[in-house]
Amino acid sequence: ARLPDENIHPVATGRAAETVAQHQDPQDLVFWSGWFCPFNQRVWIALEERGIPYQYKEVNPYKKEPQFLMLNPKGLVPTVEYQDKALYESIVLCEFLEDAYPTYKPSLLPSDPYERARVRIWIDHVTKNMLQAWQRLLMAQDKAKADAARSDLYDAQRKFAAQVKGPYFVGEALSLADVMVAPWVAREYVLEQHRGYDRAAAGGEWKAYAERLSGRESVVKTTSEADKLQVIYDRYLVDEAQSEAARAIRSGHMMP
Ligand code: GSH
Repeated sequence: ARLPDENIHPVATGRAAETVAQHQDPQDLVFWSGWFCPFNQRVWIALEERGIPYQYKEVNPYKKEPQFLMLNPKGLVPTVEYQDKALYESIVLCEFLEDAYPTYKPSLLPSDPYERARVRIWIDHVTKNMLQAWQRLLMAQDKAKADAARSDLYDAQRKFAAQVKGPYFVGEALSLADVMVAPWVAREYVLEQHRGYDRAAAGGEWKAYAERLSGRESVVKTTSEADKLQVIYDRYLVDEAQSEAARAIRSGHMMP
């Protein structure tokens, strides 16, 4: 392998493998997916929540195969091919699904313009604050760095939780704000086991919200076996991962 990152388990496992098996037939929408990727899981959750027909195709983005780079010049999952045209970036893709499949209910954006904008403001907070702190904590190699990242993460989570109307971000209905957060919530156990993270330290509101979100069926059915994921996280924990995200955080930049 060119990079050790290429040696990831090749396919989805557990509940996610069952979901993959149900989405093999050709469709207008091809979902180029990396089973392990949290950005990827956002799109997968949106597809499942809304019952949009899709064909699942597994891709290992670390191989940077020319055919995949033709679809996405960044060579990242998630990537989608819709009627033979390619699109990428998880947030853009989730918004695209809203636009391209308006009759598939439930919509994951509220109808009120103010509420739609509020969802987008807090998605921006997730991108710029929550996920950066999450990744810094994951990759932290000394106590001072871990403490700083953990405290930033709690702060970002507490601010987000204060905006959650309950049970979900906009109220009863799941929205894209929840979808953007869910894959990292479902991976918090990695930080718990290795980085002294404690959900309750982000507040009771965050803890209850995180438990609700990680138990959601669309999250569970797009999640692979923990031991397969652990192999990948082990490389981040010792700071040897060579993904775009790992290199960005290592050099003090935002994840791509
Ligand atoms: N901003 C992108 C999105 O939101 O879709 C990030 C996607 C991303 O970083 N995907 C990772 C990837 O494809 C896997 S989790 N990495 C390949 C690489 O870093 O070479």
